[in-house]
Amino acid sequence: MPMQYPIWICRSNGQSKKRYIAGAASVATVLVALFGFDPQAFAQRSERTVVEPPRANIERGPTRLGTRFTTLAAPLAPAAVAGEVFLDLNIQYTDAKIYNPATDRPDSVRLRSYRDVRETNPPTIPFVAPTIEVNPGETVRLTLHNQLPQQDQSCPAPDGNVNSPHCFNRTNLHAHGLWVSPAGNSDNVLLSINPTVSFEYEYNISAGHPAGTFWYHPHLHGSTALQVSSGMAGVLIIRGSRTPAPQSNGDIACYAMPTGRHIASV
Ligand SMILES: [Cu+2]
Repeated sequence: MPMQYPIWICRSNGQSKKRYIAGAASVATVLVALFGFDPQAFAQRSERTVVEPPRANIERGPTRLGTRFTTLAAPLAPAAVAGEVFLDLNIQYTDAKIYNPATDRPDSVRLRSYRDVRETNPPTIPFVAPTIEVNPGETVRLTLHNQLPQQDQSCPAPDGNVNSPHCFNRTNLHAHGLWVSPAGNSDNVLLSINPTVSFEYEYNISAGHPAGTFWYHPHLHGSTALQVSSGMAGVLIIRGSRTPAPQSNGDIACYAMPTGRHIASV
């Protein structure tokens, strides 16, 4: 007797009914016929499903008040102040596989990647950078550790032109869309973080910074395109909590409340 497979038929009133059909072939036939769903094709596609990038592990420093009370006799290091957040990203080679639709099989690749120093498990798909989530009013201290090799055949630019692809192991960091200083150790795209160098960026997110989904990526002429196309780009979310008022905009998250209670229409 062929094996019985349970299926649930959904009705428009939200209830479902359990039925049985026989045989694996029948399951596939019914699914394809009813829903255009091909389990085999689905299995192949699911192997290549893009998963959400990992969340960056962020440490939030103690407040200055807390530090003062708890470490009076100790040196005040690290100099954590209220609203400081810390994260560290290595820039390194990542060896993994990427599906090649031309050959229908995975290719082995070695790409340059941002990798969270505090990651406990390697991400399922290690190429796309971790998602960073911070709040208005916080000072983000993001340290890049360039661990790419100093030996670099792509250096210098063959024609001396800064915009020609060259020096692929050099990098820097740009927080795209943030309302922060473009100078010094903030969002300064003129810096070059060379192999073996670690550098701490400081982004002062103002208390009134709009909420939004931004992104970060390298911005050094000559190596930006190659690094970004390798996956060196990540989402940078500023969470907001400003409610809209007659004289000022609010943050989008406050327009549609999770409870379904809308305080304004968008
Ligand atoms: Cu950009």
